[in-house]
Amino acid sequence: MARLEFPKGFHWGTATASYQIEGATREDGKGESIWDRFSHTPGRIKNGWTGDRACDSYHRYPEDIALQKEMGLDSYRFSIAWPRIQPNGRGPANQKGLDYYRRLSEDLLAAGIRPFPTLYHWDLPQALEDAGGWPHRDTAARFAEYAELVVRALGDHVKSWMIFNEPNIFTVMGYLIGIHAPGRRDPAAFLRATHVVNLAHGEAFRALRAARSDLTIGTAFNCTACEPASDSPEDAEATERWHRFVNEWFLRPALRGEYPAAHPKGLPLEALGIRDGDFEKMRAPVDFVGVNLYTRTIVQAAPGDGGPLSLGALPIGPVGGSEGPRTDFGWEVWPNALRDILLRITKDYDRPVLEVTENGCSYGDEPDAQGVVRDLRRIEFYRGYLEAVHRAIQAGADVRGYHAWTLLDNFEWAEGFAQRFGLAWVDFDTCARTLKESGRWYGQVARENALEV
Ligand code: IFM
Repeated sequence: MARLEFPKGFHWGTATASYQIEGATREDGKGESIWDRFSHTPGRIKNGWTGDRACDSYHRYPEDIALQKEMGLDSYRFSIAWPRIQPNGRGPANQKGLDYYRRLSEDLLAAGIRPFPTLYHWDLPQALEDAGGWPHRDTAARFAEYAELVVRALGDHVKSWMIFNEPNIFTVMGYLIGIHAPGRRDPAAFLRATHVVNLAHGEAFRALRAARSDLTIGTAFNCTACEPASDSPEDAEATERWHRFVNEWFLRPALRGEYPAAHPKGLPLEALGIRDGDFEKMRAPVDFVGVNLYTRTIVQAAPGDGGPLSLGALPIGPVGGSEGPRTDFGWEVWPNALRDILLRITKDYDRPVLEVTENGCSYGDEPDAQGVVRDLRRIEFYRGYLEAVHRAIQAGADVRGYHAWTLLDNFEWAEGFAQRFGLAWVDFDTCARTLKESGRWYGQVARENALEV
């Protein structure tokens, strides 16, 4: 047994998202989001589930804070639902929406926990989607206005912020593949959406800085460690292009004001809708890079000439490779992926401050006759990935915190309630929460700031 100590002041936390836990979708003046509309559209979500109630955290957030206290955590990543603040995505703030997040963040601070909100974790006001959504350039300006409203109201006591959660995922799933809200399958709209999101990121970043100079600002990027399917030079090149597309399409515009060279035939300027001055507008020299990572991706070269928009690269098979064990969601457990991506970003971007903003696993273990959830596979998952974080730190990565996805079993998007990622079990009939064995174990790691391997 070895004991791995983490740096002094390292943050230990959990991450959640508004639509996945809050419920109360029509309360206190909240407007409709694209996820309200999508989940109420027949055939979109497994079993016709919706987030109408989810974990009822809008009312039960004191229980959520109590769970975090019980575990001894000191950072809570949650997200702000844009339609609670601006029901139609524009105009003055809905005071009741702001009040909810003020209560939540003040109670967190009183419990010794850093409030660590994300401004956008996918619940776009439906009115803005009706006006064109993320492919529509005006949405960037709307988003910057919303971001400013929120930090002007809460930035007196909430000092650390994330702008977006997983821009690659919400543009790919929402506009290209269509299995997430708003459910569009339109490659042209998808490409434009990625550019508008990059513009929105830059504009929101500047709006936050201008509103308050003392904030720490980042974004949570979805990441994966890309590995070639074979030793061939073609697969190696394809793997690099896939890395640029998944890991850098939003990171590089923010930190360097340019797009990564992901397309073999060059940047599709016109398809992206790029105008003069846009590269400067995308720049957002964030204070930290948030890394969300679950597994690796095996990549091979795509056959044939896929046209000007093609990446010439294809990820193989299910999520991850085929050597490691799989979670109940089918994702490969591959801890080295987290070490690799933390070190790659460290090397390529001059050692930025990093936070692991999401990492976790879905296992369906249920309470036994004593009411105990003995989710030992989840403990082994976290042990492996936390060891990988520790190795990255030893090798030079400046990682300041780790957030387990997630505090509570919750609404897992198109899967509804079928995937349980929580450190706490939720009975979706009563919304009662029970800390799982993994939650107890994670709490001990956090309190000791050290991991036994
Ligand atoms: O539940 C999601 C979360 O909203 C974004 N990152 C991945 C998680 C698991 O799929």
